[in-house]
Amino acid sequence: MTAIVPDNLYSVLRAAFADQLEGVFLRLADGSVVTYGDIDDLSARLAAVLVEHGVGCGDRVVAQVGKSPMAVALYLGCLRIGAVYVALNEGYTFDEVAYFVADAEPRLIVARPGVPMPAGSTTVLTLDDAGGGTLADHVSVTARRQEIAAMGGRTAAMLYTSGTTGKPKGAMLTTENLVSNATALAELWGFSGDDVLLHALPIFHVHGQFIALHCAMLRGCEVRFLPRFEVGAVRRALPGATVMMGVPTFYSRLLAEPSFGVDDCVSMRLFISGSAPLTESVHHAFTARTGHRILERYGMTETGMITSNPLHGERIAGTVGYPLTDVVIRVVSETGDACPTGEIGVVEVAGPNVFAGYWGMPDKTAASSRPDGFFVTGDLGSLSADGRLTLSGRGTDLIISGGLNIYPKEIELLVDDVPGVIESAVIGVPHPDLGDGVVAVVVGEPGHDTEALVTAIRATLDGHLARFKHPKHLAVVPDLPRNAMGKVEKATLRRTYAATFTT
Ligand code: MCA
Ligand code: AMP
Repeated sequence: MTAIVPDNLYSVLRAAFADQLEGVFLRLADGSVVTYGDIDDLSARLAAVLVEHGVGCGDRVVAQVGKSPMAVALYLGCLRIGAVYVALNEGYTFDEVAYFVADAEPRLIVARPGVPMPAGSTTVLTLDDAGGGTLADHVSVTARRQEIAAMGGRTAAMLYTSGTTGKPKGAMLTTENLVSNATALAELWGFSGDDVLLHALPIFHVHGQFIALHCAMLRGCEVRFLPRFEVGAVRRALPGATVMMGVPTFYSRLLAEPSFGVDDCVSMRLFISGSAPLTESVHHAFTARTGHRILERYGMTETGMITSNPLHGERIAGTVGYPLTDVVIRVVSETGDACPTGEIGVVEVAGPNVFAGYWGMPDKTAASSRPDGFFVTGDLGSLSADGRLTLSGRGTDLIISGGLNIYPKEIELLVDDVPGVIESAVIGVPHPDLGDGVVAVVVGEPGHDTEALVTAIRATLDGHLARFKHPKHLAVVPDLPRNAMGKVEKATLRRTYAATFTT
């Protein structure tokens, strides 16, 4: 039987929370609430503002904004009219945003007031963290609601993600991708209307925006909507909450508080971790301290969630569990053959969760999948006899710091351009707080002044690169280790600098 693909994601979510319109959707840190009815109304008004600004089905709306109910309503407003929501990390610099805007060619940009935007002739509306700005001004003068478009766009949202080489690519996520993933997860993780989700993630990634919010909306449950992860605020919000989703850094930061323990978690039924590897030591320490076994799951921007440890059944530290409903995974060798049980290969995935392709890059889309439609994740892993996946790193140099992806090449290209630098190699090494910490190893020209070189490199990065990507350690060395082919041996560098942040 062919599955019925819904046209419009908002109408799917709306139908799911239709009997909860009086119920709390977002509870903010100051205690104020936004009901499901409020968000339904606000998103309808925002949809009208978008239409007034010429945004139609399939048009991109780029948003680089803080975490607020208005930002959520903007996303939902886009869904209502079939516009494609493109969320950008708040930390991106003007240069970085310029690339995304040039690539996405949005009809409208929404940005924080006072932040210069490389907009050209594109209209820019503003939205501050309190929900004010010109976007809100238009909402308040706009009386009418824009009802859900009969047809949603095939692409509901687009998020940028990079490869090891080349520029970031816009991953086009369809209504089917997002509905199938959220439906499977809400079921698998046992979400009900009685749940209270503690939300401290940013909302410019799959994790905080789609996984967390869609699961809650599909069950009409309350979301404790914190502006960011801050240990004190999270501990204050935990009593009464039942589920939290986080990156591993959330858990190691909670554990770093000696007084954190069972008493903080009395109402909790589930802690979920993903976006980066959760170390076995954090997993076990969390169980010892709280009695909870963190449920680890695995996903990617292009695929949403792929696998999850079970809600009922064994959650094994160091493994990411079984494929979600309708998702198929396989582990293949370099020759493309299926690896035997237990053998490490590249993880490939197929299913309704796999994206529609990279925006405007058919060649890159084709190169990322096999002829039979499987998407090549680039992650290395192995399958147990009963189909449980264990990840064991990546086939690429990707660095994951605090759940954020950092691509060495992007930093190396900037560092190599600094006068006085011959070459550089950027690596990730263990960091007790962030998982990976970024280290740049730089070769300077003969006779250079090391201090001046480091200052020049930092100054260059400042203007061009989001702060979270900046190397936490910079080493200037006489040369880089190379193999017989002349290729820089990053594995050797990772060993050399392994203890940089841990001693
Ligand atoms: C902030 N900084 C960082 C990071 N975050 N540096 C390295 N790695 C980071 N992740 C830097 C800032 O630039 C700043 O630098 C300094 O740290 C303090 O900034 P602040 O905002 O105070 O940081 P924080 O609040 O301590 O944030 C750390 C964090 C946050 C809580 C770990 O980064 C976070 O919420 N991460 C979650 C990311 C996430 O949602 N990932 C999901 C994407 P300076 O002082 O130099 O200015 S992956 C995904 O969606 C896939 C599908 C999946 O599987 O889930
Ligand atoms: P992104 O491109 O931001 O979507 O990041 C996706 C990548 O994060 C995946 O390809 C994995 O390398 C990594 N990732 C996500 N979840 C996990 C996990 N539970 N354990 C290890 N790595 C993970």
